Amino acid sequence: MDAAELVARVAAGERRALARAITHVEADSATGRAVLAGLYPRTGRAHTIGVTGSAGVGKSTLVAALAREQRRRGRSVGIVAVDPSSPFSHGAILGDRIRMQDLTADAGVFMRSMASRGNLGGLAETASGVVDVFDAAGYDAVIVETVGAGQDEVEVATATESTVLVSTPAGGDDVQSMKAGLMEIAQVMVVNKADLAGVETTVMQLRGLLAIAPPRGWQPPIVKTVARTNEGIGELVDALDKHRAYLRGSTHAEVERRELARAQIIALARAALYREALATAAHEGVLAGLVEEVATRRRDPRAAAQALLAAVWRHRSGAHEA
Ligand SMILES: Nc1nc2c(ncn2[C@@H]2O[C@H](COP(=O)(O)OP(=O)(O)OP(=O)(O)O)[C@@H](O)[C@H]2O)c(=O)[nH]1
Ligand SMILES: [Mg+2]
Repeated sequence: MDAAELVARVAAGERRALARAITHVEADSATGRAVLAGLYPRTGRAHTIGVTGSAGVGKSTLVAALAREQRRRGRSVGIVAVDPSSPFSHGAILGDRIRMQDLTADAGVFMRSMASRGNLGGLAETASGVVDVFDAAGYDAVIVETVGAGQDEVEVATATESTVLVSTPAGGDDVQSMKAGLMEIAQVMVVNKADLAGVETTVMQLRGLLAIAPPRGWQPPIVKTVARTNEGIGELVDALDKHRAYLRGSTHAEVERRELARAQIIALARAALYREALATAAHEGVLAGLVEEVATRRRDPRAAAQALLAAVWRHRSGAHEA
């Protein structure tokens, strides 16, 4: 199936074409890129939602509950789970599958897991591509789960318009150690596992952090949930719907939409640059030479980084001429 046919079939909502298109996007193949370019004009209708937070805070349980609530409201749902491949969540995907069994049997739900392992620099690129495919395929809501651990995950958040940052009363210092970058990109704060002791303390800590954050047009609400029993999930979807209405409605939101677009472009450019630099380094053995020079102090690391970039540009112009 060529790119044009895939585009037409995805747009028509064919599940098999959707799966195939996503595989191409993940592989970053020429077909994948052509499909994304062809589908992009059809995007912008879905409500794209990111769910992020530390390992084990209940993101997958929350995503499943969120998806069920969206279904109750008559909306179709695409789910992208980025496998954190952390030692904590070994086998998490299997657990997620079992937890989401009822959802995978539902024709209004399409779930896809993505491995982050070995996906050097490409996580943000792949996630935003997969979100676009779901959007163009006509899914009303697209939910992306990622572990908010590193820069990669912060950048994945630029793929979605509403980001939910999940924390819990368990672990105590969870909120304190939260990455500042994540606070800034979150539009809805969830305190999950609200059945555990210490919820109010966590809520107060979050309030404190939000109070010292720079003011913005949208004030992130704090929602308490017990994902395991669906408590607070209706309120969470209400809060997300409100944020979506805000983004689509107000004039101030025009500015925020541009900020998101800007962050997305920069994240994608950074990822592409990173990927190309590594590919070039591996392909031409450039890195090995530079490593040797820096390790033996014959060249300083900044000059080595510049040399690596120069090799990337050479490689690129060579590729264009070819
Ligand atoms: N007490 C309590 N436990 C919960 C709640 N939500 C989820 N859990 C439990 O927390 C554990 C982790 O849940 P997951 O949904 O896998 O968490 P996650 O954040 O997706 O984990 P990773 O993907 O591995 O980072 C599981 O044992 C869940 O049953 C809740 O509201 N209350
Ligand atoms: Mg999970």
